Amino acid sequence: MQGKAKAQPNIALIKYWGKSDVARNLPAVGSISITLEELYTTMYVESDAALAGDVLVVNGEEDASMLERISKCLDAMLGPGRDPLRVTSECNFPLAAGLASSASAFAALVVAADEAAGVNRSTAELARLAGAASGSAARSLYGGFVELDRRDDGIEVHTLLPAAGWPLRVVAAITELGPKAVGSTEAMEISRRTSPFYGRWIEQQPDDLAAARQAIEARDFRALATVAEHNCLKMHSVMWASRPPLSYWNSATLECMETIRGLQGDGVDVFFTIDAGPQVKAVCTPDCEEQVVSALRSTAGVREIMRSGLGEGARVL
Ligand code: 2P0
Repeated sequence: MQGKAKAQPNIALIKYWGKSDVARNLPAVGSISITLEELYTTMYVESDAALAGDVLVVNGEEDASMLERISKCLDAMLGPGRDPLRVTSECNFPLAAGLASSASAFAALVVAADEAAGVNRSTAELARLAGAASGSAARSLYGGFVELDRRDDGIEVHTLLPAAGWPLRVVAAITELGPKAVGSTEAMEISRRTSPFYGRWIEQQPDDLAAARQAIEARDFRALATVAEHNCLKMHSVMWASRPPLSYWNSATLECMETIRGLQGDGVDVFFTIDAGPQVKAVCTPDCEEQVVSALRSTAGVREIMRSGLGEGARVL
């Protein structure tokens, strides 16, 4: 039994932050994201009855850090009586640094495991399975501009606009390498329990989703920029006001935001978004990409630049 799949990370423009049901990992809000193209994770799943338990190998080295979540996801897909599996993952970008590596990992995992088991589940069903493991992973099953809707009984994910429909570019400024201080799962719960702004965040999300949906449909860059930056800063305000405070930024994160504000002042079509990490993702139109790359590259504290177009959803290799 074996299967191999590839998935790309996605960047949320309207963010998922907070859970309505921790046990089922159901998000408290809907979200809208873009699936990337050049950054990817491949997952190879192979059963091996001789193993004592599941084994995870990441970029050539055995790694137990995500093994428990991976085994739980495989149990849900293949049943608890299954043979142990060797899961081999390759990723071409830094792990656990706010570049959504768990999204591409779990999206690729569910597709690879489904292929290995020969079940042939629908994309909707695979998205639900990936989402139960990592909320943002559900979105990487789909390409282009993707919306995740929350329903009382689960989630529903669909493409709003395929990648070719509005070929924006993403320039990620890497300001720090290494894993984040507090994982998203724990941080979301701290926010829900303690942030005085959490209730307002949940309440206002439908308006931000509607504004983003409309901007994407009209390919209105400025309108998308306005709502995406607002939604990002609102999420970080929720985090900052939590107890203990959740602060993922460093001084270079702020420098990058200043750089982007400067570009916007010069009429460049670019906006920023920041997730649970210190990296800044600049979304821009293709004609502005070189200007954005060069400005971020010369910003104090930027260690590395990664760029990507928009790509397709997870698939069998
Ligand atoms: C997002 N993030 O929409 C938001 C914005 C981070 C900030 O989804 O707990 O790893 O595994 O469901 O999917 C990161 O959280 O969280 C995330 P879990 P996940 O992209």
